[in-house]
Amino acid sequence: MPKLYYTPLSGHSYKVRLLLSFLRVSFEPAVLDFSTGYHKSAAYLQINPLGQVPLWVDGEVVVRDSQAILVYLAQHYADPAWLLPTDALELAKIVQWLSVAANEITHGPTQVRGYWRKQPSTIDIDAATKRTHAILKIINDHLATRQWLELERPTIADVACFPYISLVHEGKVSLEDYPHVQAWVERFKQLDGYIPLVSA
Ligand SMILES: N[C@@H](CCC(=O)N[C@@H](CS)C(=O)NCC(=O)O)C(=O)O
Repeated sequence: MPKLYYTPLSGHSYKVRLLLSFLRVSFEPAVLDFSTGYHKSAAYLQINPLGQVPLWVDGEVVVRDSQAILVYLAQHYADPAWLLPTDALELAKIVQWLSVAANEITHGPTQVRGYWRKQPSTIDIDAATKRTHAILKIINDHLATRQWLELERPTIADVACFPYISLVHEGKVSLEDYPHVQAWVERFKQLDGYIPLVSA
């Protein structure tokens, strides 16, 4: 059975757990506790030299990085609803949001949440808050005329961007001024197979 290494509150890992739930793929949870330092041990660094979660291991297959794992799972399990398109332009449209998740969202919404979750912090909260509002405005404008980020259906673009945007209140940033983002978050939560970050 494939194994997902993750920590329960990791938003990057949450992307993968969401897609696995949408695809109804069974996996063995390998829940790490960062306080033990296992993620920086020689044994773990051998399978993920970056010492991070999430990590997907299925026999000889080892994939690190949440975006890469989403791509792998969408193609490997080939569920038409989440499948990556093969058309060049459609594929590029999805990948541009995977990049936003790895860059603008990670340097904004992920950082503001990280700042308030772990004190003291070296994160420049004012700069991270500014970056958060900048990307929220871009996504809000984009969603003003559409229900989903691309292709008029939920795809891994939405899955990649959802976690840290839906958790942005934990970084003391409100979605109040971003009604289209708010509506998208609520729409996403209605998807069949949706799971919250932490189960009740
Ligand atoms: N680009 C990676 C980032 C993963 C990442 O930063 N994971 C955090 C947990 S949310 C982590 O493992 N931090 C431990 C570390 O970097 O030492 C991805 O998208 O998966």
